[in-house]
Amino acid sequence: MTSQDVTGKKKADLKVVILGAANVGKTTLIHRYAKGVFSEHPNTLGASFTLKQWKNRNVAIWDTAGEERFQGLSNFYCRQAGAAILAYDVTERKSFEELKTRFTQLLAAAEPNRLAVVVGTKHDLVEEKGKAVEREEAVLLAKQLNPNISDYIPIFETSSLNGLGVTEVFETIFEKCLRFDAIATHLVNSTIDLSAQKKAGSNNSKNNCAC
Ligand SMILES: Nc1nc2c(ncn2[C@@H]2O[C@H](COP(=O)(O)OP(=O)(O)OP(=O)(O)O)[C@@H](O)[C@H]2O)c(=O)[nH]1
Ligand SMILES: [Mg+2]
Repeated sequence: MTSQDVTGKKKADLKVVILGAANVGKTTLIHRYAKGVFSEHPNTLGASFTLKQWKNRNVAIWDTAGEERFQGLSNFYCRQAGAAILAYDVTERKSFEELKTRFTQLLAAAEPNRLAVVVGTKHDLVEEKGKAVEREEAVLLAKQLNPNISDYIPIFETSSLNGLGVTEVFETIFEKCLRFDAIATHLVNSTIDLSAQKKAGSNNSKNNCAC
């Protein structure tokens, strides 16, 4: 699925990393997009990646652990990221506060021109539990994190249960980061050594791939 350079390193054209507190639904979101189904997953330990091909381009989607003890690793997995998904649970205020206090700072390790997409998960639970974070607050955060973007606001509300907004999150990232004129700024220094990053973290699955 990935191509290789002369040194045998696997190449990805874009690295996307997902960040956010434990249990906001990061792994479920990636799985819903990659497999089209809603299913249960154990809490992520360290990180794992899913490889996705989009219009002949290779994308590595890195899932990270939300638990605080893995924060250092998450920082490591942000390196060379051309895009980051910052996920919070729309029904859990604390998860949005944690996004601002713990996770936005990790973006410093990503590419200078990285896209930061703010994603409010579990929208299907709003009717039952109520909404704890207004869309306008997420819009404000997305604007703060992407001061150079003026033509759209990278924010989505999603449900991995019913599929709301899931495809849009990923397709928007790919469209914005991999479109022809964005290649120069978002292309990940031409080579991401997936094997080296794989060695650095642990994972629930035996091949470090979430798929
Ligand atoms: N109702 C509903 N539940 C969801 C949704 N997304 C995730 N969940 C549930 O939320 C729980 C946590 O989901 P995970 O995807 O494991 O959360 P995570 O952010 O990866 O957590 P860590 O790996 O610990 O950082 C699971 O029980 C999921 O089934 C959603 O869109 N709707
Ligand atoms: Mg997880």
